[in-house]
Amino acid sequence: MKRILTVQDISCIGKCSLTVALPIVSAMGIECAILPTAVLSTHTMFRGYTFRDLTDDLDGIIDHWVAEGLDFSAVYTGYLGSQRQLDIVSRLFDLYRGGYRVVDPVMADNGKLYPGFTEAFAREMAKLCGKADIILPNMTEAAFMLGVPYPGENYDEAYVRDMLKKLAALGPRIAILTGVSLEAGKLGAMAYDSEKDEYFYYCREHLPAAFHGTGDIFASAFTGALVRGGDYQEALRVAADYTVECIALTLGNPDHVNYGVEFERAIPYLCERIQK
Ligand code: PXL
Repeated sequence: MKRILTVQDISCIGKCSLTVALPIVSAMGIECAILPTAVLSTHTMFRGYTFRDLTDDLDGIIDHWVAEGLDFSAVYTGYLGSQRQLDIVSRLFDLYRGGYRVVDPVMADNGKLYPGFTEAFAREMAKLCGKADIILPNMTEAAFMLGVPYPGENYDEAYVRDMLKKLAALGPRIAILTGVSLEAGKLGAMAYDSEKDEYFYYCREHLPAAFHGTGDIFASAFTGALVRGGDYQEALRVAADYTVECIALTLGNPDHVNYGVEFERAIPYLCERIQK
């Protein structure tokens, strides 16, 4: 069985980071190993959350895996909170060169950094992206990493292509910008493969809602589909289709919670989708 290692926090309640990566990767028939970077009572959009930093434990955990000779088909990182954690992931990428290295540089959305993140951290995250094979920033994260103004909704396809080339110049083979809308009512992701000098765009209907954790759901399904043997284009389509299904099912339930999507009810859809 293939094994993905994902490095991110545990938000005990929040439907994000490890509480979505574990069930999604597992549902795709892949073992999901975890390196939990911190434990929070909730994600940081709640008020008054508790936070336990696990950075001091991480090197020892990795050393044990190295001693055991364990390997991974992909190392996929999400929310990381400090320079030390970036350095530890950088070490992991050096240790595990055989699989995909996927970085979702989780730190911002809608033009703003999440609580606790700084522009200096974004520049450091950009360096980690340079060591990845594939990166998955949204527009805001890309703007912070490149040190350019957030364009809001004022961009066109030429702007997105230019941004993707600049992201690829950081070092990853493939850069994928999420949350890209090139026509009214549609939302999708555009990828640039720097080896083939090839762009790829996939979009779906733009549902009238924004939920927390959907980026983590997208990245988990993307990495799962990639490791299952799909190319990055098919992985992107699977991830977008599953994310749309999650949001649609959530909007269909008037009693849904406001802090995340009902990705659980869309797992049967995901299992069927990856058989196609
Ligand atoms: O969904 C990304 C994410 C992951 N982990 C924590 C977060 C967030 C987004 O805010 O707060 C702790």
